[in-house]
Amino acid sequence: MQKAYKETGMNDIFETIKQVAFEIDTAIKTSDLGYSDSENSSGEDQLKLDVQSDIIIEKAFANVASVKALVSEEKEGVLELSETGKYTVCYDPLDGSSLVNVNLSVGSIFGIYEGELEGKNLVASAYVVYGPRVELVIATRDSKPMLSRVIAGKFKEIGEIFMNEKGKLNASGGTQQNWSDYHKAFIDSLFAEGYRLRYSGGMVPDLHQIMLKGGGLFSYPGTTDKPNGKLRQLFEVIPFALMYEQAGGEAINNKGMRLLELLPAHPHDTSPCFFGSKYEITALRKAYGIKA
Ligand code: P6P
Repeated sequence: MQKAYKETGMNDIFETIKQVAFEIDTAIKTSDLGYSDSENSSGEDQLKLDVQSDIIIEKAFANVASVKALVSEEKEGVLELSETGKYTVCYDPLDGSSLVNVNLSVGSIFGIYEGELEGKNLVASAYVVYGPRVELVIATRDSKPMLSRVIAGKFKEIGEIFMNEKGKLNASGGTQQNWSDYHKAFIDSLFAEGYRLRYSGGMVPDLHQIMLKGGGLFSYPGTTDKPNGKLRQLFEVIPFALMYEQAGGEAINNKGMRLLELLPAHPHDTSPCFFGSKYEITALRKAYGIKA
């Protein structure tokens, strides 16, 4: 019997995520979209909005008793908050932020860990999509992803998300000229089957769309310019792996390893990642010569 996420003792964390969602949505609509004079730990230029979103989240979690520490895409290491806290929250405060100034959807991603920061210790994940509507999805190890939407200024639960065995959408990330031949042949084979390209360059809306539209494949492979992929394990890849597995899909790396079993070498470690319905992930294993 699946347990609703509210019964998990992490409700103070989920309520805090709802609070910061409103604050960051307001910041997106009112702040200066210029660049700050700093870079994040992945060497990416930081928008003032990145820094502002990070501060909003850090301030909000500073008073949440169950939170032991924070890891942010916008900061180097682990920020210790409380010795009595139970969970470490790893987050990307505004993923895809460079899309804001072309008015595309962006998101915040949260991975909630208990113990060492590795895939098997992820106990829940959440993400917020800032689009035409503000939506929140929360999943735990015991619950399917639950979709909520801001209606009349409040988050209202819409329903659980589940994915079909096979989908129709193909979100193929990474610079195509740097794909391996077998990855290119695999992606082309899906298009030859009639899949439709749906890729905005924002991980949150791209993965959200595939889950809501019943399935398909999101891929960000290792490439010649980024052999270990681009997406960060702790606060991008592992949190979405829980979402996809709990929605009935699969989430693996280029060696067939479940992304929920990843062991990050450091807080900003990356991994090639594939998220999808069972049919597409099975086809990927075949294309990559991986035994199931
Ligand atoms: P590319 C945004 O910068 C991001 O981190 C993810 O949101 C997105 O999936 C990916 O990078 C896009 O990367 O190389 O396809 O532009």
